[in-house]
Amino acid sequence: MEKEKILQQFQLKFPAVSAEPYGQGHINQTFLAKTSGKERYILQGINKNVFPHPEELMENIVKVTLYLKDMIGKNGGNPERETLTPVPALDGKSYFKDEEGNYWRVYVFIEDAVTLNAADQLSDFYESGIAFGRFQSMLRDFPAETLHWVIPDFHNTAKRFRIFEKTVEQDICGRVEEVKKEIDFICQRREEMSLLDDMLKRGELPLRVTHNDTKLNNVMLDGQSHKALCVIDLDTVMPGLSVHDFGDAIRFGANTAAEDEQDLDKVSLSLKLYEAYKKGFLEGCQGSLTENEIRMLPMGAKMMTLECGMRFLTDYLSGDTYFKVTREKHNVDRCRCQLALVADIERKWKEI
Ligand code: ADP
Ligand code: GN1
Ligand code: MG
Repeated sequence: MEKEKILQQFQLKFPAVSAEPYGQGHINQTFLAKTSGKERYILQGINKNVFPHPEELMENIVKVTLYLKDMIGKNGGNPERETLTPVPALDGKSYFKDEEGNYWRVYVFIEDAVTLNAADQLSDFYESGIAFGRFQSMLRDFPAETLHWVIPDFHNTAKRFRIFEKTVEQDICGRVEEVKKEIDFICQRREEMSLLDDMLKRGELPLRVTHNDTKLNNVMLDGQSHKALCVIDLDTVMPGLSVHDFGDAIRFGANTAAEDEQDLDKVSLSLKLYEAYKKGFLEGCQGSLTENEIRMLPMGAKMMTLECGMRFLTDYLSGDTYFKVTREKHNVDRCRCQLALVADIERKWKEI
């Protein structure tokens, strides 16, 4: 269905005149929609392969953004800019289902803001830490049991390892031989994979409402001041571990190279970026993290990097069906980059 037609199904202030592909996300189809007025919107096609229950996902997002708007207002902030604003469809629903069964949603476009794929300066990364920390602390009293588990076991690393093992065993695309080294690297670290989850089960880490996808390009900074503005990409907001939110941000943002860098000599953990993010995250959390959580932050970084490397490799072995790819062996490049980062985190373990 034409994007302009889809946009007609939403309560926009002015009719849409164009919709162009936008952003760097690996999962959804994102478009920037311009209208005949000054208002712009983000149109997104929800990836049904990744999110089998888009209605539930949208229910979560509506609940969480309403709650955040209330908190932001109470804290003297601007609820229009500091969290996402879903635009209802003509029938009042938070999504539109087209005749092919695809689900679409629209958000108000947040103007005068930037999303970065790499921190231009230390302070950008520090500010993104503030944004994700604040996000977590604002949701401290949110009733977690009212959220749907959009992707169960999303950051259950041990479970993801079992899926990985099975995928290697089945080798449906005949790709195992060329990535033996990477498979060995992952298998050598299997013991650690249940460590954080075991702490959760023993009550040593609290279950919180977390974002679960804390990449730098899932946060918006103010376009002028580059101060923390708004956390976006709320698809995976679910009960989870704070150390995972910390860790995933480090995986992406404290790497001195891009997530899919092919020259592994460029890959390393920047201790400066690590410290800057940690400072921002802890400040944003406003003292809400427990001693155990703070102690396990480095493990969160290592596990999220290892898990993500394993997920990229699983996807490669399954025929690249989950993450968007734009070149051959893209997922292998991404995997190798994550594993090189794990190795560097291990080298710098004492420092962090
Ligand atoms: P994905 O799930 O595919 O990663 P995102 O929700 O992160 O999709 O959106 C992709 C990109 O679109 C973001 O990185 C950001 O640059 C931009 N974006 C998303 N929502 C908004 C918004 N409300 N206002 C402005 N830009 C946005
Ligand atoms: C995906 O949607 P996006 O691009 O922000 C993925 C994350 C991965 C990330 C790797 C729902 O995030 O879990 O860490 O790619 N999101 C989902 O870049 O699987
Ligand atoms: Mg995103």
